[in-house]
Amino acid sequence: MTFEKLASESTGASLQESQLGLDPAELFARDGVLWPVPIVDPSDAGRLRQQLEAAEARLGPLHYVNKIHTVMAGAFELATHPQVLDVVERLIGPDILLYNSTFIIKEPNSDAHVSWHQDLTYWGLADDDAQVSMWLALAPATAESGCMVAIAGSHLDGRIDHVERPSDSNVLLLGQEIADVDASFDVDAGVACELEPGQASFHHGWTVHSSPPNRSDDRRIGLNVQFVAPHNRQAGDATTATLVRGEDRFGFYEDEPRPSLSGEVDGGDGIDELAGIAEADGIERLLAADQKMKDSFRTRQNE
Ligand SMILES: O=C(O)CCC(=O)C(=O)O
Repeated sequence: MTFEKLASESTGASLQESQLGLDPAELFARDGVLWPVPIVDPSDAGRLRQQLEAAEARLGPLHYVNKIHTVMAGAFELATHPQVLDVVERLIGPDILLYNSTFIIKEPNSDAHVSWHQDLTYWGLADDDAQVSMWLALAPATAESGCMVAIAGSHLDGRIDHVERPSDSNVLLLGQEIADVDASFDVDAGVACELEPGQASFHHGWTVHSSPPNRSDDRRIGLNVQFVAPHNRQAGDATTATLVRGEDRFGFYEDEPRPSLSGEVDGGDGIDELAGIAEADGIERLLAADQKMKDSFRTRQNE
């Protein structure tokens, strides 16, 4: 199925406009956010949720652990699903590196929230436009459950000053937030990017966004994935990424391992597949990569 077909089947506010003749890539260039893009059936999203929850039962919380795609086959498969890469290709070109992935989880009726911010503030990337984030719902992401809220068009103005106000309930590592929200943009213009399981949103790194607490009785779970084009060098130490489409003619990113698990480690239904990483060096590798990413966040800032 082509991206055009996906767009024409969508029912979202932003993509509805594409039915009026606007190209999704043009919409993204204009709005800096695109949703809902159907990627997989709700049952496939539910299957990754089951894998995640089986892994959590065994390993403990996996919320916001960086580079999860390097050890979890289901996360890698979804992050590199052809539907995903077709969209990403339209937005950043044919050569695509998978840079990071995390599960972002808000427990039912909890205070966890995301402050108003711009992702690129801490990434230290050379080319602001050669990157994109995807947020794929594994559970309903609604206004009630605390879906992402975005300010359409805000990416066009570039960087806004941030401050760090760490708080236990803020999902963001440093509690980074736009310093003067009222003076910087119109909060009331925020659009709730509601998603059903299996649907995704895509946003530009300068798009201002946040998300409120989950007031529903279900967990709100998303697989959050970042893609960069190979020419988009990152400041600081050499970092890792996986080439998932096209070619890398630059070599700025070291290649990283792909998960090798087949989904059969629990002897049948494949639900427990992440558990296999405990038997290899997977957990250690994952925790080291996660720590490196968290450290780099503290030192990288876009000017
Ligand atoms: O998961 C959320 O609510 C926010 C996600 C976010 O900030 C991001 O994808 O950049």
